[in-house]
Amino acid sequence: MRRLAADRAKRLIRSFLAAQSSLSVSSPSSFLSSPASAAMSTSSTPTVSLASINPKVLKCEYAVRGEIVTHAQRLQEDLKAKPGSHPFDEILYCNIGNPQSLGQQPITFFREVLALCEHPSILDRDETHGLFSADAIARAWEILDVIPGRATGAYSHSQGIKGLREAIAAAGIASRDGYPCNSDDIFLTDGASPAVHMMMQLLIRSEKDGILCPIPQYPLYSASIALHGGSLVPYYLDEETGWGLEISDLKKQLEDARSKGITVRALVVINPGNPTGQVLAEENQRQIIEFCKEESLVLLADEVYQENIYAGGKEFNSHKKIARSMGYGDKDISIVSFQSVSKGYYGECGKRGGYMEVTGFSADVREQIYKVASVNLCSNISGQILASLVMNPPKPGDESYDSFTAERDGILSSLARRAKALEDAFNSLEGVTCNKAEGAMYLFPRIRLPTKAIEAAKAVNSVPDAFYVRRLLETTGIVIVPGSGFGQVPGTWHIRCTILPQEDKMPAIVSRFKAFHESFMEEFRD
Ligand code: DCS
Repeated sequence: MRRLAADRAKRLIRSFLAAQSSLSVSSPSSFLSSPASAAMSTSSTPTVSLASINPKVLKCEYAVRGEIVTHAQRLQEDLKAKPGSHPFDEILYCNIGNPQSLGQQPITFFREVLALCEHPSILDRDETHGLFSADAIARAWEILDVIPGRATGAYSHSQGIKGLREAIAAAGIASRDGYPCNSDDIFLTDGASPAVHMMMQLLIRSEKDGILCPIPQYPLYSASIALHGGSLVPYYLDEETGWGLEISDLKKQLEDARSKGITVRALVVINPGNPTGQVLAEENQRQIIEFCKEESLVLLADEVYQENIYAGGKEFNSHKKIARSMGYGDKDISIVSFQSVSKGYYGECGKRGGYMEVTGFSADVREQIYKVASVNLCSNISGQILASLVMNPPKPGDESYDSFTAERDGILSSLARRAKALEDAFNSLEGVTCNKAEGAMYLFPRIRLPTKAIEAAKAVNSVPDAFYVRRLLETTGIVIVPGSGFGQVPGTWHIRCTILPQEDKMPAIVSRFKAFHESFMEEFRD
């Protein structure tokens, strides 16, 4: 009886496939071994195995949420089920730039506007004027007025709501840079990550296409290049000069890749740097732009940490601004600038807002970028609103201005103090040297591990810096990321630690770290 039903189902599927043959990319037999038929089959062979999935997925690695974090989550479960089961009572996540998860408070003005936009019916109520600032109410009206039908629950234009893009272009980018910005160049995205993927998808045709990436780099780039089947062409940042970018190394790596038959399509620059924290000097940016122009490379400028600058005398300059100041227009150079609501002083990672500003691409290529964006329909509307707010915050004279600047400056100056406290702590450890975090949210100290520790790591099949990081977690509950997840000069070992724990937690973290490091060095001293 059951057999007859299964036969009938197979016949039905076959006739369905015949009718859909123009849509089907899998053969009928592979369709019949899909999960639908697996339910009918008695065989226990899994339909999908590691050997049969896309090898590009297997190749892709993402250290900031990798093995060490999974281990930390297990320890956290242990602590919950059995308090006192580890030598610490909480897990401290210093592995990821996720400020609000460590207690950073959102900026009031941004959240007021978001709340009002999400629930516009309260805008007309009298009580609202007592609860929300006048400029937040006015801004919510302005935003709702540019959303067709004021429908924040509707799909928007695939590039994002036009009026929000106009605000980002004029009040945000043009006033930041002093050069015009066209709202049609802005693509609003769910954070910067999807924008990076979109550009990789556009540029990478095969493994013969290469993308020049800094080493160390933020692993979104290596992961995205792997997923899209391209080749990462490394250029090394120089630790000795505070993670400086040497144009001579760029040239050397480019020529080397070309000699191997790789067509290098783009250059990634992360400024301020992740994980390295350096802020590029203007002169260096000019050299980069000249290099991209001469070599016909797209400049992928990751500028998500543009508000995170702590070193006196350093300032953020967008690459587009520098290019325009050199007299290069849209026809001369292709630049994509990525920005995100996850970073800066706002740290709204979970809201998933961001954009890319795409300049110097022909109209027909732009249409293709639009097509790719449209496959996702649109980015989420709260993220779009937030992106417009971070690029156009309260201005002098607005009711919220003073409280807004106090919140913003409070967060940024605290981040600067935390960066310095951690930098000093790392530099006081035996065998550790740590460059200044001029910007961004991380420190990337170098650790000279004793040979015995390197051998102990090998004995358990671990990379030495990952071995150190795991020991640190198991002893102190502090989660950081091994430098090997970002790339480093072979034979050197690093760790990446965020500067994000709140200031009242810093002394305890520093002393736990110091005690761990001393005993680790003692245990493995050569
Ligand atoms: N670019 C850089 C340089 C980043 O550091 C990040 C996130 C992103 C892009 C993407 O972020 P969004 O998609 O949220 O906009 N930084 C990761 C990190 O190193 N820690 O946390 C996440």
